[in-house]
Amino acid sequence: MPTRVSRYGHLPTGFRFCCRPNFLVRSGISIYDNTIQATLDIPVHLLRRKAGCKPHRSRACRYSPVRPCDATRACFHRDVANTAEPQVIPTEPPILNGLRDHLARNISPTQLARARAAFEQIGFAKVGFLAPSSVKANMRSEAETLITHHGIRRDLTLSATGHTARRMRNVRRREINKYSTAVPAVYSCTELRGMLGQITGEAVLECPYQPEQYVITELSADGDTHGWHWDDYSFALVWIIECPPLADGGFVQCVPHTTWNKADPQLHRQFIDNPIYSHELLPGDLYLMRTDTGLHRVYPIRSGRRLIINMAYASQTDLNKQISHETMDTLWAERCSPDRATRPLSGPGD
Ligand SMILES: O=C(O)CCC(=O)C(=O)O
Repeated sequence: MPTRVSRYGHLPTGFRFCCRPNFLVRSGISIYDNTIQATLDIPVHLLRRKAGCKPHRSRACRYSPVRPCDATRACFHRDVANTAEPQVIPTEPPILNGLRDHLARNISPTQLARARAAFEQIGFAKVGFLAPSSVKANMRSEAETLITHHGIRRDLTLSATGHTARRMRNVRRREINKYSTAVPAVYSCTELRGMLGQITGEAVLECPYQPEQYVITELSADGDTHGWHWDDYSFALVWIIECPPLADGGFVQCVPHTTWNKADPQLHRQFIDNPIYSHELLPGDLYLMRTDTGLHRVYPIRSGRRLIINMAYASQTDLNKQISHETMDTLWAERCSPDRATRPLSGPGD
């Protein structure tokens, strides 16, 4: 994304100064915002030192660029104007280095083979080995901040999944993308998707329908649950941030190799005709699940708290299918508008 200085004495189009991390940034967006693609190789503190001005500390906020003083601005123009094509350095959130390094060095063929066998057999594999503890800690801290500031309470049932309940708080993809660095970066990490592809045995692709790409979900009240459902896309990678002890619920149940008929989901028929697998989960676990052909739910909690990040991925087949998104659109609506009001929990259908 090369850039040119248009007129001496003016900032180049689309650029302004930012206190943190002291680089000139494009479009006035901090490089901590994942929408930014590159920074110019001009640390602002050097320009300020050259210009003999004090650092601007008044609004040292990552989202609030400050205006430079005239001396700094002039200094900047002198330096940049003399460079026909300023060098553009791609920037990436630091979390990616840790993840990539781990994926390159620490994954054993045995771990992958075990996960692949489980995934093939029951559409579910624990894959906590794919991320180091530093990455998990970073994801946890962003998820906690996001759920605190942007969580929306949902309390509804969805007819397309047999009127099963959604009782939870969520942060949608839109807010995650706006306020998080780690989650969008990890979601799009090519090396991670490559590793997931070795487990699924097929390409794992970014979900083409953006609102479904990632979501944060918190269960915190007695009876909170993500009731039985299938997903529109093939795969989910779920990061368990917090989970109550088994006795209090919050474990995942799956009925693999089933088909979602949105007009008539027949959940009871699925339960009678197929085995239900239940999986205990602990904080720090990650699991990979086949979600388009795996009916699944989170068992209602009766106390404690469960916090997860769910990343949805598509298969090549998904990209060639006509997928309607009304279930997710209802669930992630601006305001929670149920297609049926919730009723008391009543057994395996919830
Ligand atoms: O919370 C979980 O473990 C599963 C989440 C899930 O099924 C979903 O978000 O579709």
